Amino acid sequence: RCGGMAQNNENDDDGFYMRRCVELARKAIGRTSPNPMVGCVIVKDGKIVGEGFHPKAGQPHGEVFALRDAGDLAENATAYVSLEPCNHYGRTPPCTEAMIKAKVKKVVVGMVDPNPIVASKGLDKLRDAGINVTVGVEEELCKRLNEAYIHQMLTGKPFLTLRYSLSVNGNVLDQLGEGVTEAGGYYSQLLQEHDAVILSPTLLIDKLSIPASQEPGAKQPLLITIARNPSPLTRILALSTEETANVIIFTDKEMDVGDITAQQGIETVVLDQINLNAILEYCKRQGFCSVLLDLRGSFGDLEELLKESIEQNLLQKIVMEILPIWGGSDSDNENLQVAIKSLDRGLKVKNLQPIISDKKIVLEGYL
Ligand code: AOF
Ligand code: ZN
Repeated sequence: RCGGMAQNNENDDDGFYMRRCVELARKAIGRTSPNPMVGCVIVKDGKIVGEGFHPKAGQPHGEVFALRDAGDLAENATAYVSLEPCNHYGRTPPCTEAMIKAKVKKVVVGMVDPNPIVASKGLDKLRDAGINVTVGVEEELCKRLNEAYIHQMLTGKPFLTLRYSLSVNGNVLDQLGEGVTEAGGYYSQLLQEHDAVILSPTLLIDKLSIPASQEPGAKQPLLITIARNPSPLTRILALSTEETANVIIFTDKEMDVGDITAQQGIETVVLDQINLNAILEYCKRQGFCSVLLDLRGSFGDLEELLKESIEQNLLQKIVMEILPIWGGSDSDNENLQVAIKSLDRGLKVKNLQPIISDKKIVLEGYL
């Protein structure tokens, strides 16, 4: 960045520092639920003197790390935060107090915190203390960063994303395409972002690639599947979590699974009725903000979940991947294909965004 710009264009600078906040916040991607991802930078005389982000629920907030990093330099500095600083005692003390104590002069905020116990009270508190407050810098970016958290706060339900892939000749595919485990690859990034992924039991049993990122220390997604009879259940229980990450199996019958479950990070949950609402309700109680429904493998329950998601308006986002493959015409995915095609609700997909590479075209859109 050109340092000479600092005095000339304050708004550009605000945008620059806020984008840095978002970049910092994303370091904790997929790890903060039920909390949001938050990044903070402290700027003094046109220089960043402190940076921080919220690593995990229960740990200090982004502002606290940034203020610690800045030390005495925070006095009379400007703090940039991607989310309104909190003003309540939760698992951690209020960030507004930390800001006031550190004597920052100005606070620039990306977006108001939709959490009803915060909801502009943090901004009021800062203003009452004589701090200059600006809100709404790079607001769209900040909202997108925490779309799942915001949805969960406003509706009480996890943010649900549907993912599937198509061949160029329009068939539903099981494949994920090339380079899926590459660090930063699209699919592994999706897995990093989500608190849980719902998929067919076959994918688990055949270890049909639930590839986490190859990035060192990458988060393993929590996998959710459904088993209505003992056969898939026992086969899943026989897997070791070294191979599969943590698994939750929903089942509607009490089945004796012995001690094996606790040891292996594979948990069985008995539901009165297995349906999407019940699964999302469970996810919410676990503090999950985001759930990915991954359509791969012909599996009756998956088709049911898909139907429910559309018919009961439980879906927020669609991710469609087009792979450079002419094929997929075998009967493997016929039921899934029929289910996708027959669900005609005349829905509009908004804010369509293409991501194009030579390995695939991804379309993201919102309902
Ligand atoms: C911030 N900075 O980095 C985060 C905030 O239980 P606690 O103390 O962690 O509080 C959780 C709530 O605080 C969460 O629901 C959200 O409203 C806010 N999160 N606020 O100023 C942060 N993570
Ligand atoms: Zn806070």
